[in-house]
Amino acid sequence: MALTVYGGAISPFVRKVRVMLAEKGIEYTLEQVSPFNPPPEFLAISPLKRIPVLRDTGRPEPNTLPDSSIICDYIEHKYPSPALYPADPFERAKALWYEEYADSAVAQCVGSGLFFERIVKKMMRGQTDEATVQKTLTEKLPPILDHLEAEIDGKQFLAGGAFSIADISVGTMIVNFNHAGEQIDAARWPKLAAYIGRVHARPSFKTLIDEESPLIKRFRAA
Ligand SMILES: N[C@@H](CCC(=O)N[C@@H](CS)C(=O)NCC(=O)O)C(=O)O
Repeated sequence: MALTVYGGAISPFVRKVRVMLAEKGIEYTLEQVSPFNPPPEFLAISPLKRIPVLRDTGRPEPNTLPDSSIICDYIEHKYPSPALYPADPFERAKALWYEEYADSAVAQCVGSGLFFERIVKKMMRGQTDEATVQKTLTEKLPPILDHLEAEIDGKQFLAGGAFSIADISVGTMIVNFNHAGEQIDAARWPKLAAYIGRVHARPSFKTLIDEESPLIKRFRAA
């Protein structure tokens, strides 16, 4: 297998790359690496000490790329079909904006404010900071969900009229929101809840969600 993804399955950024590969039907190996305790050789291929990193052994060394956005862009160009970036220049740019919004604002809120507190800290035998969780749920998250509700509006997908990197990027962050024990309130955000249901029902997402859930449930119950 030419491609190896380095990282932990529960990382939203690692999942983003895995969903992309699954949508394109590309086989790869997942090599588990924790960003909190990485082996020394990992630091050589991930200068920011972050997961994921992709290795393409079909190329001469050095053959690694860090960062989910860079990796997804590489995969799209190397395996163009099915296209996961809109062809129209404006819609493509919109899709990249949604990717950026998910990777920054949504990740900061759902990742650091919720998933890290409720799940990762338990994995590291730490204590959840309930004040941080409550502030995230009541103050920080609602404006983000309001924004996404308005953006999805009556559309099936966020950009370009087809499933794209925009939906992968937002969808993967919401998997971590769900893993942390939360659901999007369909009474308050009906369009977003239905959209996320559609995205997470795709085999690319569903396979990974089903694979990750038993481990997550163990820590949520702990
Ligand atoms: N911009 C990066 C973000 C990746 C990222 O933050 N990964 C987290 C895990 S979810 C990580 O490795 N954190 C360890 C650290 O920042 O030291 C990407 O898109 O790949």
